[in-house]
Amino acid sequence: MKSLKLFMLLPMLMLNATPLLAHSPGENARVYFKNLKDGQIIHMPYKVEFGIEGYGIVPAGTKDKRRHTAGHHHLLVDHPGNIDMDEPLDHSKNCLHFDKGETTTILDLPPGEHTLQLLLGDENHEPTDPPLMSKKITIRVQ
Ligand SMILES: [Cu+2]
Repeated sequence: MKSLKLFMLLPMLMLNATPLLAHSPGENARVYFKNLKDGQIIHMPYKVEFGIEGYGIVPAGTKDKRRHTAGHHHLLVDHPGNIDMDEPLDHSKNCLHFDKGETTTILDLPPGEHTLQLLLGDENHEPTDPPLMSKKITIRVQ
């Protein structure tokens, strides 16, 4: 009888359990551009600031426990969008890594329209699960 009760209880316990998994930002976590918005017209060079809430920033390669609740920024610039969320992000002119935990960078893009998006990566440069990604914005450089 006792084991039967436990058997019935287990699925309920599992449904109620919403553990914070390693490398899993909570619902309220987000990354965003602090000083850029969609459609903004800017002049180069421009110092852009990366914001993060509900999750932390640590350098790439961090081995200690902080890696479960923090990552580092990546800036996607005119990225074609073919990102495999299960693989490390590439290093390219379309995907800039901020391995030291930087939260600002100086943009120097040619005139015209550009898309920008932030994507947080873990110690191995893989997106978290779920991915912590900003809105993709389009800016116009004059
Ligand atoms: Cu990276």
